[in-house]
Amino acid sequence: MIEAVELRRVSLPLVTPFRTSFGTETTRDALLVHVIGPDSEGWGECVAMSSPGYSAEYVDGAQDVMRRYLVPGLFGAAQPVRGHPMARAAVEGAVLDASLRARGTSLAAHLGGVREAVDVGVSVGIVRPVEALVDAVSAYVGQGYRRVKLKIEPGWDRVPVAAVRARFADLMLQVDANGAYGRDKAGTLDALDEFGLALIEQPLPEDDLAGHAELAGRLSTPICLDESITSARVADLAIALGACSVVNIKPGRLGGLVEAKRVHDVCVSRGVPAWCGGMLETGIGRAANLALAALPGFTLPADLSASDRYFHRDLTPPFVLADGRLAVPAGPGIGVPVLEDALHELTTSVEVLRP
Ligand code: SMG
Ligand code: MG
Repeated sequence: MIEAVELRRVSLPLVTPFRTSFGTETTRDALLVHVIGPDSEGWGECVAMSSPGYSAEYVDGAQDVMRRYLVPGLFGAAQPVRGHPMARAAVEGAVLDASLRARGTSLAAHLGGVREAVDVGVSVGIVRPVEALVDAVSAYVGQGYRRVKLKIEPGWDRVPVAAVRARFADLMLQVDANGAYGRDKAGTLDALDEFGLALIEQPLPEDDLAGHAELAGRLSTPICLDESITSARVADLAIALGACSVVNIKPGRLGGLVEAKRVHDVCVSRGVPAWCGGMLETGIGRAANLALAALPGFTLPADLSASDRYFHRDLTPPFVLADGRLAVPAGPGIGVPVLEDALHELTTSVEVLRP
């Protein structure tokens, strides 16, 4: 039984602005779902951004669909909801956390995790000039991250990749375009083949599976899909079409941990490597992602970095890098406490919904 659901907005300043092909983030304005029951509570984090740049969802819209449809659904007035995967994922995550905390089971154990720590990388935004980018990468490499991902866009691809590769010959390096290349611009991606990249992530728009298949046939660098992979069915289709040979798995993009695990299972059965993506989560979302990334099919380093890569102050005890890995929380549910002081200081609004 659920007594109340809190929709809590928090605002965490980023330690450094994060620029992608679709915009610049300077603070992480996140929406938390807090499910409160008689003898347990649970937390979920909605990964929608402030504006609909990464995908169609945005945080105010996510809160609206939760308030009108998803939370009333928990209270017994269920209606079908199409789309809104990030909103659904946060609600599903909070309910699951509450029930696992009540049973004393960790999320990692519940999902079938097999490792206690996860190899992690760092995603580096567009930083100009190129010398400043190389310095930023150098600092992260010094901290021990196991691979580096560079954000690219048309006009910012060959030169930054060449500069980072020239400085770090053996670094596991990959790039992410967030769908910024039209088919007319995709020719410039051929120039990246000489840099030994681990993968090129989402070069073309989300719905262009055929274009990705064509590109994958032409390049020797593996193509990885992020935004395009909206369900396990689409993952299976994309792999069958040859549109990707690596998959980025994000629970928020997929509507929750259940579908994320299904995508993982598709990847394992098709022999395709997968890795856990990130959406600049607070410690709450990071904890859940680490539990997911403990599954055996997550064979490549995750976009899950230490708390200090994002925030001066996190909502949970900070996740700390140890030998290029983050520990998978082992406590009940997402396995980490939410720090009351930090939560109160960083909260900007609370909406309480009751049955
Ligand atoms: O959480 O470290 C992180 C960010 C990882 O680059 C990252 N995420 O397309 O994969 C992606 C982006 C989406 C968020 S950009 C604001
Ligand atoms: Mg991506």
